[in-house]
Amino acid sequence: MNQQNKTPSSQQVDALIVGAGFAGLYMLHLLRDKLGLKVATIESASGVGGTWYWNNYPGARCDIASHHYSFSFSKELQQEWVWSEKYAAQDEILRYLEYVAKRFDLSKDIQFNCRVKSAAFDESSDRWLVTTDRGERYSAKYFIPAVGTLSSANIPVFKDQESFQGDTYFTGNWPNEGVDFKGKRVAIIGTGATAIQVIPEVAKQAAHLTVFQRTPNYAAPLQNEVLTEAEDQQLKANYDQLREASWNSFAGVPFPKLKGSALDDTQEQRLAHYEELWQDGGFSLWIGSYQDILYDKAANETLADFIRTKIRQRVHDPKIAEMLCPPKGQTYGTKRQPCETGYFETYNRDNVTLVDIKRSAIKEFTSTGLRTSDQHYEFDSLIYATGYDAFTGSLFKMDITGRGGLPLQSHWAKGARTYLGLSAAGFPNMFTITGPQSPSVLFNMPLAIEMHCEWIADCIAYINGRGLATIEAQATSEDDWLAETKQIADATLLPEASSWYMGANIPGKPRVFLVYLGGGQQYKEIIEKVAADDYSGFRLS
Ligand code: NA7
Repeated sequence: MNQQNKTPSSQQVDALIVGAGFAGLYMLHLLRDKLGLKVATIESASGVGGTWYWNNYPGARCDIASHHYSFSFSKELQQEWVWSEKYAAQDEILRYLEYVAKRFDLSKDIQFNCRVKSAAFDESSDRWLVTTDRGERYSAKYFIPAVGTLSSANIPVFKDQESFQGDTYFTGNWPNEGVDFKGKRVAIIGTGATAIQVIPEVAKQAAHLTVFQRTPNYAAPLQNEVLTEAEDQQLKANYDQLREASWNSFAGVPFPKLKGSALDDTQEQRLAHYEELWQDGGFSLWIGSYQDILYDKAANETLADFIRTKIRQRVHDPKIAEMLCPPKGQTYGTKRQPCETGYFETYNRDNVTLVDIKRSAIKEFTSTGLRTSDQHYEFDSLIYATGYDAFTGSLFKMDITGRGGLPLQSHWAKGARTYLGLSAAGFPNMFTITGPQSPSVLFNMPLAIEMHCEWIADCIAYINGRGLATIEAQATSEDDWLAETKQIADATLLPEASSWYMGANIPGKPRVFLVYLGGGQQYKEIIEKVAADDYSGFRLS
């Protein structure tokens, strides 16, 4: 009997998790090993890692320091793993997650190379019925998408795109075996955080690289460095203090040099402060310079101007430097600040061309390249570094339906709405890890994930312990949380930018601010209080 004729198997599980990145792995560990539940995990890749599995493009690297960007739940794990660089590269983080999976024996409960096709809440049984592309069926009391916030590709549509005969790549789905660009004419569309990592690496290999830029970016140096084993040990000797400082910080990473208003300092003091933080690297300028950088336009402009000066100093051709400088009026940091290593110097190379597609737009693709309103560009390979349908894209691909068969897309037709970023009204027993309107991408992700996974596990223990069937956000709680996140975001400059935080990078996507900006510390207190108040704002049955 061949596979297709087999009757689809049906499995009863307590919880079904989707995804085996940081979130899926920890959720599985907690539910299976701490709560003793029967758990199935579905993962579309052939291995664990999530984002760090797929984003293996050249230059891929984390811009949160390694000792922060890692699990804190196991002190033994923290001590065992040795980080070799201040900011880990993709392959090291992937090896770390493979190690975690092995250490906690997680892979045996993960089904790889498998995708969820549909997930429907069945009101007659109060269970989630989940089907996969391999024909399996699951019946689960709890449904937990751990699919990541930046995992659904945004590939823009251009006229005659399919006529291009060369190779095309998307950074977030890079071939496992890598790509050899030696001797190739390569083009890249996009100059966001990802492109800013790829461009210097590809430029070193390719015969020629053409960069199609729509919006210049305020990138700041990562200042990565190799860590000796002694440095790694030294950091790990103080892990308790390091983690405590992280949990008590706004972004899940402490930035102790943060000052009050940028406008209270003299120009000289400001420049000295910016210079110091520029040397510190990473997100020091973005999160750790002055408290009003993301709130006050005049304060913001002082830092924007500092970065423009740096760009002009680093790029030899003044015309190219101006193309790379975000213009006055484009606020700094309202789109995520990319971190770079030799990005601006890359434009001093003879084999790199920068094309401003805001000035001369891409008109159409041809078999050998693409044509802008100015000229035709020929290349052998094309890289899309065009970002993601953040937060909602991967959830929508799973055909999730809640009470009354309501698709999640319909519930979120005017934009994603959740209670606490964890739960949506009408979708009982479904929990989103780092979902819309939680701190997620503006908090150190592994810690944001731990915060959510632990809250979800406690909640499930509570429900099961009391013999309850379901927990679900009340519609009014969702309204209130949406209003609260909007109010906090509106006090900042962030909603003005066309960023993926707003859903503004996807044509037609409703604009709703998708991140809770009150800070991780405050958020943690809120969700812990909700739990302590017997899950206030939820309906339990
Ligand atoms: P981003 O930050 O969304 O950047 C995408 C880039 O692609 C950006 O430069 C966009 O220009 C450009 N883009 C998108 N659509 C188009 C079209 N239609 N035409 C031309 N250019 C386009 O994604 P990244 O992958 O760089 O980073 C995402 C996150 O991943 C990052 O913040 C980290 O958290 C990890 P635009 O600025 O929209 O003009």
